[in-house]
This record gives sequence, C-alpha cells and structure tokens, in this order.
Amino acid sequence: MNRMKLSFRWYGEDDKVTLEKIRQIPGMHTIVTAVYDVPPGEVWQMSSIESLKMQIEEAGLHFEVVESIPVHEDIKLGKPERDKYIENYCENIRRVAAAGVKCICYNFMPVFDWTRTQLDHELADGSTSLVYYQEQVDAVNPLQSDSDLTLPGWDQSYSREQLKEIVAQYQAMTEEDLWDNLKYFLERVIPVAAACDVNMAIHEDDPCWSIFGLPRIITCEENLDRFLKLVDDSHNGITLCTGSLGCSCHNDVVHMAKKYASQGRIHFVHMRNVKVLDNGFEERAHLSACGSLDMYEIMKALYDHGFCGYIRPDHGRMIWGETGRPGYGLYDRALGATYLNGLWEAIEKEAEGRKKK
Ligand SMILES: [Mn+2]
Repeated sequence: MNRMKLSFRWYGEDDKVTLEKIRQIPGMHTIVTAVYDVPPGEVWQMSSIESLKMQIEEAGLHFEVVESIPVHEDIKLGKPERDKYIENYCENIRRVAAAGVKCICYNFMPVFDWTRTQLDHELADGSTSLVYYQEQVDAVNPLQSDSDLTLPGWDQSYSREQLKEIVAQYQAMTEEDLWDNLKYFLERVIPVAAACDVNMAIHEDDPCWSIFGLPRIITCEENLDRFLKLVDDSHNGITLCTGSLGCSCHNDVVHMAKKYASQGRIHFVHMRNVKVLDNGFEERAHLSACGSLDMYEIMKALYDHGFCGYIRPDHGRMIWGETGRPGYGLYDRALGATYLNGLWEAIEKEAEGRKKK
C-alpha cells in the first residue's frame, strides 16, 4: 500500500506555530526543519541537530526531513573555495543522517531564493497571500545603484553593494556554467547521501523562470530530466513543488507527478495552489477550485504511481486574523493538510475498492 507521510514545516523554538499545535493536526507525522543559526556553508553543530530531534520526538512527531541545507554561493558560482563548502555539505548530510533524517530539500537558485512582489495581497475573501506581478519585478534592477533593491524574501544579509557584485558575477555566467557547477556538486554529494541512505530532493526554482538575467535551470520537465541524469541514482531526486512549477502554464504538473513518481525520484512534495495570471501569479487556498492547479489529479498521480515519500502543505494564506511569518501561519496550512488527508483517503479507498471487485 502506498503511504504518504504528512509533514509540516517548523522554524524552531522561535516559531509562533509550536510543535504542540502542529501535533494536533490529524495525521501529522513528520516535522520539516533546519538548523537556522549557522551561516550557509558551515557545519551544523551535532548538539543543535540533537536538540531539534529531542524536541520533535517529545511532541510525538518524527524528524525525518530537513529543509534546507543551503548551498553556498561559491558552489553555485564554481569558485575555487567550493571544495571546502562541498565537504562541509557532505558532513552535514552525515550528521543529519545520524539523527535519523531521511530526506534533504535544497535548491540551486542563484542569489535569490523565492521571489514575490507582495506578501500580504488581499484576496476577494479578505484573506491575504503572497503574489508575484511581473511589472513590479521589472521595476527593480539590481545593477542600478539608484533602484531601491528590495523585494520581499531577499536575503537581508547582503549590503546593496555586495548584492550588485554577486548579481554581476552570475550575470557573467551562462546556464551551461550553472549546469556544470550543479553536476560538480552532485557528483560529490550524492555518493555520500547514498552511503547514508538519505534522499536528496532539489526544489524547483521559484518562480520557474529567470529573473534579472540570472541563470535558472530547475524550471521545467526537460530540465528536470537532464537534472536526474546528471547523477543517475535514486538518491538524486526532487521536491515536487506544485506551486513553483505550476506558476508557469507551460508546466503540466499532473504529468510531471506521474512521470517522476513512477521513476521513484520524488522524495518530497510541496502541495499548494496558485492562480496563474497574464502578468504573474497569486498564491491561493489549497482547494483546486481556488486556483489553476488540479490538486486531486496531482494527488491521484502520486498515489497511482507509487509515491510513498513526504508531503507537506506549502504556503498558506493568512486567515482569521492570524499574524506571523508570511506563508507559514498555522490556520491555512492546517486546512491544507486536512484537505490533503481527505484527497488521499478518498483516492486510496477508491483504489482499494477497485482491487476488490
Ligand atoms: Mn515549495
């Protein structure tokens, strides 16, 4: 029988959404978290990892997924210092594996992690969500010193000058260079993950297109095919993030769920719905009818093709007056989790009923 393991992201002791609350969501199995007090590229303290594990297990949950171990920019840029950072990365894999972690989510996006233009856009029902409007992105040029250079979600640890410098380094790179640097990284990291029996699960670029002329490669089916072949080992897999892929109408997320689940290469799923617009997209409630994605068909594709990994509701809206980390409140993500449970139960019972006949 296929089993999905329901999971939930938790930002550690400072998170207003506590483990005591998360454990009350029906069917909750695994906490997705990371060590947040260490700069990218450095080795995590074993004591920090053990402390996370202890808190999570005391709450009756499992600590089996890390999101993320960030990839240092020197690795993505292919600088000589990358070997040191890759060795640190491998050491982090060994350390989290020793604590029982089975899956590590990461991304290979230059400079900017996820990009949105507003974090509190009011939807018709009065809830707020994260949105991306292209004209607002186009108005911010990181190479012009007079632009104010801020969009929500950007790494605040860079000064404006540092940001311009690092963006310029990437703009001198081609997509092929980035592919080469990704391959170099995977060839060194995947054997360690395989030895520890940890699944590496790359997250797609969010959104799944180039911004500011920076190379972005984890964006579409053709490129995911190429990615999986870079190191053809089941430990080299993906996080299927439905919202990151689904914000482009060129991506058929149902087809991709079928294809990569049947190959056994989806280790982690982020389920969220987006409404695709002519000039970008809006994050919406998880329910299929609220956005552009058919969440039922995606779940069914996963079920039918043997998916048995970790799945979590992704960003939620802010509802019922909740305040907190945009996308990561309790209420709407809990509604999302419950919806995923409902879809899965219906799909499973339908499939078992068919077998009996
Ligand atoms: Mn995601």
